[in-house]
Amino acid sequence: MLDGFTHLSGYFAPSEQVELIKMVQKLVAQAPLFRPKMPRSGKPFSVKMTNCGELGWVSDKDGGYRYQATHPETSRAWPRMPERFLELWADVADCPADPEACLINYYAAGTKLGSHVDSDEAETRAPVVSVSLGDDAVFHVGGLKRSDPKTRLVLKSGDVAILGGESRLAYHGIDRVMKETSELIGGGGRFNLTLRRVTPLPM
Ligand code: MD3
Ligand code: FE
Repeated sequence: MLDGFTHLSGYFAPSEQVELIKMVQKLVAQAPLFRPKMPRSGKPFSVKMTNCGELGWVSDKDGGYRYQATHPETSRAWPRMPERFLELWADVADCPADPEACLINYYAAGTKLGSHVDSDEAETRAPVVSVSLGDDAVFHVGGLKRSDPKTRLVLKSGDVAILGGESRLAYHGIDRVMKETSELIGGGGRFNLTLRRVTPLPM
């Protein structure tokens, strides 16, 4: 496994997961889930997304992958990041500045996210902190090259993963989401939150 990858199994207790999913549903009511499109081809992602925080990740045919301050469909500013997300970051990120973006991914059962590197952030010294909620997901993380060997693990509701150091620029993805493995989300599926620094750290 690459240096800088930490998996905190069961970081959030079941009662805290309920609070978090309520926060996520409230955020989604303010900033509806949208389906990003691949640059150039315009092919839709199977994962739906939204964001909170000062900046949010979006992608469409003409503009490609980018961070922006507004929702691509409503043009409204993203909702504020809940205090609990900032507390998590302060607890685990070992970073001198707050996160600027929280990407919220929603996976219906059977959805996957192909292997990719997160490199749209100007600041990669800061880690990415991920929170899994809802159904179990099979996650893979490899190395700096697409062809490097991959490690697979199951991310469960309440788990936190920290992608720092060398692992920050590793290939990773979600192979599948396992149906009916959690009762947290009405209607099933999985939410993943990723807290990120986007602009250069003041250091
Ligand atoms: C490893 N999300 O949003 S979270 C993404 O479960 C993303 O929704 C997946 O990949 C999800 O970009 C995986 C764990 C994760 C997040 C960022 C990483 C793993 C990472 C960055 C570098 C290496
Ligand atoms: Fe990613």
